[in-house]
Amino acid sequence: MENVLRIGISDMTEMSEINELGINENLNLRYCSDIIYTYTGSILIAVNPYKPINIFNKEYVKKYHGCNFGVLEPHVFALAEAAYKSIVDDQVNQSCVISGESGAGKTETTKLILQYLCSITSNVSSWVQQQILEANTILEAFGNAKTIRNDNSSRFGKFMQVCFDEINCIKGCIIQDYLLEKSRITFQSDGERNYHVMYQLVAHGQTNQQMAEDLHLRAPEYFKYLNTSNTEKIDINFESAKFDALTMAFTVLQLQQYSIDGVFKILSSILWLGNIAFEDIDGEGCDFSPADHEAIVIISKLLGLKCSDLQKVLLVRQINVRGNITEIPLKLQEAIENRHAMAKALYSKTFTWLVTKINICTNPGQDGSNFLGVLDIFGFENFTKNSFEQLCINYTNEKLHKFFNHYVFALEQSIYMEEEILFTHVEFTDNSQCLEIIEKPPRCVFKILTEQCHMPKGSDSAYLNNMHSEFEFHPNYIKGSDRRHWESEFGIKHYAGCVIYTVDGFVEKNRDVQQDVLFDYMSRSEDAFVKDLSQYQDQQFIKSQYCSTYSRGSSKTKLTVSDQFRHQLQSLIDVLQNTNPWYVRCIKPNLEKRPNCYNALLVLDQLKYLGIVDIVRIRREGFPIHLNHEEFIIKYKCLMIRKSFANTHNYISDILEIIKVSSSEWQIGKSKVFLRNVAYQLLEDRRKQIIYRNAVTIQKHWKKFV
Ligand code: AOV
Ligand code: MG
Repeated sequence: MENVLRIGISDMTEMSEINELGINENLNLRYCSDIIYTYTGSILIAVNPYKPINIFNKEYVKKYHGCNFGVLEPHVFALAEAAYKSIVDDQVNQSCVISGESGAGKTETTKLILQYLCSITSNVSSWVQQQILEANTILEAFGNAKTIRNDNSSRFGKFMQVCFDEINCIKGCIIQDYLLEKSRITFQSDGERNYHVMYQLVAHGQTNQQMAEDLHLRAPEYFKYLNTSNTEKIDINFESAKFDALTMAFTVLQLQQYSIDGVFKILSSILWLGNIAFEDIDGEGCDFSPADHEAIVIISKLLGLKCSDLQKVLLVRQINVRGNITEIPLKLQEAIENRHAMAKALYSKTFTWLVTKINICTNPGQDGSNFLGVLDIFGFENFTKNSFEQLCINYTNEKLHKFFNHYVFALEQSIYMEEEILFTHVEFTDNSQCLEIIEKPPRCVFKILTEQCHMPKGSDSAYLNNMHSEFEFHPNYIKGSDRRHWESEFGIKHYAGCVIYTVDGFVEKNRDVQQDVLFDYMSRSEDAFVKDLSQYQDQQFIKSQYCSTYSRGSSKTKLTVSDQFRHQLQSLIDVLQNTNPWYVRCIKPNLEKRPNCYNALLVLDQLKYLGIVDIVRIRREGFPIHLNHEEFIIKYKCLMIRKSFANTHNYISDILEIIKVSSSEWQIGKSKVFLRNVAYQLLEDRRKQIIYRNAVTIQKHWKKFV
């Protein structure tokens, strides 16, 4: 098949014996020769090399462009090419679903797919392509951070729909973001960092005195929000260069200068908010410490607010009792928490504002054509301490795993049965039960949490008690273990392993109280950007025919965070279900983020929970391409001289006889024709030859007449 020297087996459906050990050895062998990609039929397996590999340059783009899937060595470009080709040939929307645990390489894969698509379609309007690529620079600066699992970990999910026009050139892109992790703004665990942009900004301030003065920036060590964990000292030059790249991206995305300045002012004000210390007054209220006054003045300036207004939002809570506003002083702990909440609200509003701005800039317009969606979600996480964020992240991964299982196993095999073709059933590990405990009403992990959030005195401990009594005997639930503190923990048996969650903060994080008073003051700010931002409604942008309607819900609907997220994810799945999906399964070779290090045990674990043996089996024994009888005949009738037929079944098998491929490569069902890749490729090649020949003949005739 390939004229390249084979190292290991490039398509694992061709292995003589299918078992975990053999698959693992094959991946290992290839990895040792820097071959990171392997196929399982049309599913791409990518092992993270943790080092630059020279297979992504222009030469490779050229090599893969126009080439059929499976002809060359496995590559993410081949997958992107195949998906693009399906749009061109079949005019059907496509999606690339990329999965794998944290640090496995999903975000890098996403960028490579986008880079490829932009390169092969770049002759016409390179500006849009540039904007799509630069959008990633902005999103990564604001949405990625160092965690112990990954130095560039995505702390939000994204679905990027690249839209094509009638002549299959890129005409725009729509980005849907999912659930940015807010807690990171104010707190980072050991060895982790705040969002990249914070360090980039402060580092740049160190090299640009004017900017430091304008934005009141100080050295990185000065800001508490940048120093809640023990991370290494920041590299000023590196971060500052990243800052230049960020401002460049802002320009490409056509952000106006006042907005760019405004965004940085917000970031600086967040850092200063973190530095306010507060002092207790008799346990009844609190005030600023003398050292805080500088911070208050600076934040007021940055946000264009009156000092007195800012002080009010920081020290008192306003309660509306039947139209009368009463002010209640905040106690020390409440003031501290309230200030964190302000910082988080400012950051997340800025993030969604940015996504909207990017979408406005890359808006493909309303007239419908096709899209290729690339899904890059946060990978499965299991830390020593896991919170609400990890539950949402792992829930997302469960949902995608089910989507994958459904398409690759369940749906596929039920179609074979319905169509009565010959096939040996392949078992797979179903994760439906785990999903049900998390999301299925009336009683599930999220519903019980929302119940607490709607109670005035709802608490984490009451939540946990309800969970323990509800799910005590559920096979996917763990009611703590002796070793652990099960009065504050519960566990879930996920498809990718057991995760113990600590309930501290669940109720508050899920409630996500809005900072209405702060934004109200900000709406009267002297700063034009701050004013815009405060009035900006957190609504989903562009509801074109490209995507189904997503709803974030306004503050008035009182949907909890998990409610909104559940709806968002369901909309995503609905969109994916209407596309032709392609899968990339990313594998993490070691925990140390090291090149040339393949920890076979760690990979084995991933192969197990991905159900890789079953995937290889079904891809080997199954028929991934299905066409309705009519569809098949319309497409491939051109191969036959005889155009009329009495018996559909016979006519189809006559067409298939022409390509002289073994009859094990296809089957004819009651209403569909089932093909393996070999048969499909031969049919397509033959069809294209005929179309080309006919076109040449027509041209010749035409020339005779003119
Ligand atoms: P993730 O997206 O799957 O994790 P990334 O795509 O961020 O993981 O990859 C983690 C790191 O691995 C990158 O920063 C690179 O250093 C390295 N890496 C990944 N793919 C490649 C590649 N093809 N070539 C070279 N290096 C690579 V997370 O977002 O944490 O779930 O949430
Ligand atoms: Mg990522």
